[in-house]
Parts: sequence; structure tokens; C-alpha cells
Amino acid sequence: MKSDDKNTMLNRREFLQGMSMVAAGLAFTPLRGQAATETLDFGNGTRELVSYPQKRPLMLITARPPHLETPFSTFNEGVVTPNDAFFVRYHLANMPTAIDGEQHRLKISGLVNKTLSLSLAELKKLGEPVEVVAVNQCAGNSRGFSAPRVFGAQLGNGSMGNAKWTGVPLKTVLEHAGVQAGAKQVTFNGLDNPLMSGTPDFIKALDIDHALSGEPLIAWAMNDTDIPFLNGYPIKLIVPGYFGTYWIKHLSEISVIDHGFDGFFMKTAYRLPDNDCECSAAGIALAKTKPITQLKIRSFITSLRAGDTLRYGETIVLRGIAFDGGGGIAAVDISDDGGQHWQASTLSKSLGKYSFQEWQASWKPKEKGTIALQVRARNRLGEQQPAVSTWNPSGYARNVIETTPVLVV
Ligand SMILES: Nc1nc2c(c(=O)[nH]1)N[C@H]1C(S)=C(S)[C@@H](COP(=O)(O)O)O[C@H]1N2
Ligand SMILES: [Mo]
Repeated sequence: MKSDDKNTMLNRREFLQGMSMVAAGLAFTPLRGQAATETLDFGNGTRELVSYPQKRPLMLITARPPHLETPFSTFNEGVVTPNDAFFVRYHLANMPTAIDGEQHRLKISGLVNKTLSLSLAELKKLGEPVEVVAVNQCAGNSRGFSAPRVFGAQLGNGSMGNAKWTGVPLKTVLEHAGVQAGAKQVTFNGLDNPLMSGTPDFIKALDIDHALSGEPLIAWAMNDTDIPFLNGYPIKLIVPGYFGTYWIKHLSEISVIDHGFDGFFMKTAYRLPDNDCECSAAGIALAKTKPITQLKIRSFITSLRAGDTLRYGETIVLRGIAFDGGGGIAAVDISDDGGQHWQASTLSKSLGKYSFQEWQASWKPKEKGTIALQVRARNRLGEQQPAVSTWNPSGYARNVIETTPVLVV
């Protein structure tokens, strides 16, 4: 029997029971054979759809470590991204393949009065659970649209998702340990490790004020159920409004330190040009960079795909999503004339300032032919998406006004 055949026999229940990704040594063999693909609107943009445990078929970026994107049509199913459709991103190949939630411990050490090693049950007893609906977006989401092309995974718009997270505030845990004077940053590490000794571990840091602000959470539930294995079971750091890179999965170690953490994934990777536009020109070395932090404002039409055909004379309802780093979406407008005129959309009830914000607008094509529909969001801070895309060497934080060309006949 080929391992692919064996994999199809693993049912969902087997994985949910022990949260084990290994059954008979089948760790992370994607379920192939459907031969289904999705094609992104840039060069070499065809992606195979593959099934991993607890996941519906997602777009395969890399198999080891698993990197999966959400097909964009998912975002039209609802404002909350289902767990089985949520994207997956890992950096290190030596990742856990089986985790016993009851045995898992979260260690808190460094500049604290008392070093802690907390079980999930102990963590849950530290305080009343809190909930936040928040967008997890990879810094490299939409990187594939960068022009000139940049290094790194050529991602479409599916490396983002919106979920309800339940957990305990990081602040509560840190206060339980007792933060000492002189604390400057807090570092976060998960169970995954590098495969080779020269590769740096994936560790991220937050400033102490941010860590103690009450906003970051240590979550054990995603959309009211266990966090899927590939999204960080059994606990994950949630940093509302910040890019996904800070949202450490399989969180196992927290350390309070008296200096700025200078590990590879803070000091070298996940950085933006340190200037007002956070942008640079291709081929010119960057003078100064800074860590990427908050999400930039974005919006999408989800109810139409590029190339869809519409009937002249018919009014349709356009739908989509918008989000930002927590300022709160104030308005989403659409344009069918290259941005000369904008029509206001109606915003649905908000699920919170860190959530996808649903919008809709009635629209009637004024002429036949190809029409470029555009969508633009503005937040309560007055920030608005730019009409022209900026560029940075890693293709991070793309947030240009999106255009969906449709054919009216
Ligand atoms: N332990 C661990 N946590 C991690 C990462 C990782 O490689 N290891 N990658 C980060 C990055 S860059 C992103 S975009 C998000 C992706 O979260 P998801 O896989 O749950 O969608 O996880 C973050 N947390
Ligand atoms: Mo990421």
C-alpha cells in the first residue's frame, strides 16, 4: 500500500483523539490524488490542493514544513474563517507531530519572582477566560503580487484568516510569575525546532509594555474548539492587530529579559524599511530597518473572482471584508471607474476592532465590457489604502487598493 493510500484511511477522529499527526509513521504526507488546483493571478501561480489532518483541501506552498494557503473563495463563506480552512505556516522542519495536551507545559522564566511550569488545566484556572475575534495574517500574505518579484514563498491572498480566540491574558500569566524591575522584553518560543544546528530557533519578542497591556492572549480555543494541531495546539500566543509572525504556535517557553532580543527572527527577518513609507527601491541596499508590527489596512471583494461574467442592466450585491491593525474600520468604498468616484458600502455588525469587517454594496454596471472593480477601506484613525503599491525587499505588508476585473455582457 502506498503511504498516500494509507493516509486516506486515517479518519478525523483518530487525529482528534490524541492530537497526533503520526499514525503508523505517516507524519505530514499530504493527501494527494484529487489533482485539484487553484491558480493565482501571477507567474507560476498554480497550486495543488492537498488535505492535511483536520484540514479541508488547501493550497500547497511547501510540504515540509507544511505551508498551506486558504483558497480565496473561503472568505466569502463568512466573516469567521473555519478552522479546517485556516492557513498554515511553519519555518522549521523539526516540528512536533504528536502533542499530548495534558502533558504540555508552559514555562515562564527569566526576570520573574517565581519560575512557572503550567499545565493547560493550571493555565485555565488563572482567571476568567477572555475572547477576542482577531485576524491572523502572515507578513508575506500577497507577496506573489510584488513587482519586481521578491524572494520567498509566492503567496496569494490566502495567508490570512479571522477567528475567535479564547484564552487567558498574557498579562495575567506574567503577573502570576511576578515581573521584576528592569524587564524590557518578553520572548516566546514553541515546540518546533530547527532540523540543523546552524538554523536559528523561531523565537519572537514583544516589548514589556505590550506584553502587559492586557491585549495579547494565551489561547487554547479557536472558534470554540481546540486549536487545530497545525495552527498551534494546544496553546498559541494571540497578538491582536499584529502580524502572524508573533502568534507563536505550540507555545512552550516565555522568558522575561532585560534587553532587546536579538535572535534571527527579530533582528534579521521580519523587518521593514525604517522610513515613513516603510518602502524601498529594488536593488538598493536598505540603510535602516525595524521589526514589522501592526497590520496595515486592507479590503477585498470576496463575492466575485477576477474574470467573472456579469449581466448588463442587472443590479448585484458586492460583498467583502476589510481589516486593519485595530484602529477600527470606518468606511469601505467601491469604484468602477478607476478610482475617480467612490460609492459607500454598508458595514455589517462589527465583531470587534481586530476582526474582519464584513461590508456589502449594491452595484449596477453602467456599461458593457471589462470593468475593473476596486475596493478601498478607511479606518477611524483616517488611514486609507494607497492607490499605488509600495515595495519592500521581502514583499511584506502589502495593502494596495485591490482591483477585481469583471466582464459585463
Ligand atoms: N511555533 C511557531 N509559531 C509560529 C511560526 C512558526 O514557524 N513556529 N510561524 C509564525 C508565522 S510567520 C505565522 S504567519 C503564523 C501562522 O499561523 P498559522 O499557521 O496558525 O496560520 O504562525 C506564527 N507562529
Ligand atoms: Mo508569517
